[in-house]
Amino acid sequence: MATPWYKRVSEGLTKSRERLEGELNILLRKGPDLDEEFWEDLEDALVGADVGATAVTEIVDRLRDSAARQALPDAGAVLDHLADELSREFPSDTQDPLVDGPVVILIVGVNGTGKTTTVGKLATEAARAGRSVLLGSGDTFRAAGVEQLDIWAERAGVPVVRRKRGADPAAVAFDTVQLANETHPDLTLIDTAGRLHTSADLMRELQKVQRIAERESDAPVKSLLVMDATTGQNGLSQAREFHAALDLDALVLTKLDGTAKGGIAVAIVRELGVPIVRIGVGEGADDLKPFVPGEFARALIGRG
Ligand SMILES: Nc1nc2c(ncn2[C@@H]2O[C@H](COP(=O)(O)OP(=O)(O)OP(=O)(O)O)[C@@H](O)[C@H]2O)c(=O)[nH]1
Ligand SMILES: [Mg+2]
Repeated sequence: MATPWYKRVSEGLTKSRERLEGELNILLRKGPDLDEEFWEDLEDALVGADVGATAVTEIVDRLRDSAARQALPDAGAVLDHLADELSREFPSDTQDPLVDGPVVILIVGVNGTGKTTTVGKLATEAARAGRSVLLGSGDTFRAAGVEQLDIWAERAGVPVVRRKRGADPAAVAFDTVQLANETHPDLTLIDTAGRLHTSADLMRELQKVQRIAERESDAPVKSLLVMDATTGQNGLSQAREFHAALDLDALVLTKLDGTAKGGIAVAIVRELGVPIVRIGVGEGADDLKPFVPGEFARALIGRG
């Protein structure tokens, strides 16, 4: 049961779990009865973890239903079912665009969500698995962004395509895709500068990057949003705008180690219908993990 994966994710979710587990334990201490107060308190606990109001209502309705139908004896039995109900919120049959190569992936998101770090971690993961990787340094805005990507690339032993600071990121995408067409890497990742979802100009710039990449690439081009879990419900509106602009294929939820509101994962997948493919639980190369719904739900509530 305690695989290294589960252990690390579980550690990463400590803040979320301590909070939820604490509230669920209070619920249990109030007594085993499945009265109205129990269901309301359960709803409150889940909303407090940022699971999102509509999802919470449906999850708790399903739990009430199975409590009646399967004659669940008490609060403890209901909570044992909670992880299953939470994990049902995530699609179980999603393809992982990061492993079905060759593929070009555009990495997007607002400022500081962890895009460059995630590109570095993904490059490390793929290179270790013996896959060929190419990086495109599409953050031409910040000099430090290019250096940061270079450091990850060097460590992972993978090449980077770059242009000088201030260059058009679409030109970097062009160069990167051209090289990918020639060298056929399994995985091509194009980093982009952080931008506010409310900036129409910058969102258009991103659409241009996507258009050029799609036009030039022999391999399919996907877009992946890196979202900072600590931004909670605010992150949701960002995600909506990015999805509207780019038709996202995948999400990476970072900094789950820094929030007590890991339930945002449920809210976001429900809202966008875009699968989470990795989660970030720390700053190191090994702190990017596959997203496994059932295990995630268990690590989140500490039961099951
Ligand atoms: N704790 C924690 N920190 C993370 C995680 N992912 C990234 N970070 C940190 O978040 C900070 C910002 O990461 P970057 O990768 O530079 O973010 P970015 O989205 O590329 O930033 P911009 O390019 O400026 O928009 C860095 O200090 C990272 O180490 C994570 O999963 N957990
Ligand atoms: Mg960056």
